[in-house]
Amino acid sequence: MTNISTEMNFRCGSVAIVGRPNVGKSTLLNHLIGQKISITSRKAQTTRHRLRGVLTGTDSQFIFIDTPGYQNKYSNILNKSMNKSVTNTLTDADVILLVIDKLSWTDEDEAIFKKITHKQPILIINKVDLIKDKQLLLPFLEKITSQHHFLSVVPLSAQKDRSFDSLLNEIRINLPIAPPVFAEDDITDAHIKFLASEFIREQLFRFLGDELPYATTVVIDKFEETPTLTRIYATILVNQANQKAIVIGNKGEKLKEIGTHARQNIEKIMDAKVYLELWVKVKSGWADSELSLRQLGYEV
Ligand SMILES: Nc1nc2c(ncn2[C@@H]2O[C@H](COP(=O)(O)OP(=O)(O)OP(=O)(O)O)[C@@H](O)[C@H]2O)c(=O)[nH]1
Ligand SMILES: [Mg+2]
Repeated sequence: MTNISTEMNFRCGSVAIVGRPNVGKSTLLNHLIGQKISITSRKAQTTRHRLRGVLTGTDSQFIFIDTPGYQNKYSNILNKSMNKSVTNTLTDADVILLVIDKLSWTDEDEAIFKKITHKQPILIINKVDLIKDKQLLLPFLEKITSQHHFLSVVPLSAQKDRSFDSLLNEIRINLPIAPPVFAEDDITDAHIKFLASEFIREQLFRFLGDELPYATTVVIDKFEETPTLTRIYATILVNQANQKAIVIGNKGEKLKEIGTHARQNIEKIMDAKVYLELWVKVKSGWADSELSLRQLGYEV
């Protein structure tokens, strides 16, 4: 039973995870909550929607919000919607984690830093496992903190670290005293249908070339849960007819591979057996029309 003094000191709030594309925001979210809910890939701009992941302890509940990578290079309507979801998340967050990649501070990092106007972020120097000369860390820290104000700076490896206690303690003291919002064992409020579509999209990022993933999105057409099997029927949308053939692959091989990997991840998170059927359709200009994006569930 929770004692009353613990309850009175319970802290709960939202923790935005922001940064430029590919710095490891989604990897960090998954490892903080101890379960893969957010898709990751070695390609930039994998995440397109904000996604909440919840971690509840005896004295606190952290509501992490993974966001798309903030960038200024591309500006179709989808990219604008992705940037918008970052700025929207910043407005409401109790704590902001600004994630950077190793010891580099780029113009894009600076641009995001400047967007954070109402509070100081915690700077996360991620991928420290890839820093060969660890002696470079201290001078980098000194330089960056002399030019910018952070609540604190935490170097870590989202992928390799087994404990994030010091980061969690640092976040906790900056959360408001408030009762939990989510039930103790909730890990997200995202619907499983959304996670399924994301797990399919993740495989498009992993199995298709460098450009093609950006021309695709996924729609769940039917989702049927029975006690023994969940049947999911999904459509992969592409921009042009020639892209459809590439996604399907020779004799359907590529699509089969994408489907198998996505199904395994969906089965893991649902802890249930899944039948997944994938179709590919051409819908040109889907990423550059506000109406289609809205219909496809994007924040515009
Ligand atoms: N070596 C190493 N690789 C990492 C670490 N964290 C993330 N990565 C890798 O970096 C790549 C990008 O990770 P993501 O988590 O998808 O990055 P992101 O910031 O969410 O990217 P976007 O959603 O595109 O903005 C993936 O290949 C990860 O495996 C880390 O601590 N160490
Ligand atoms: Mg991401």
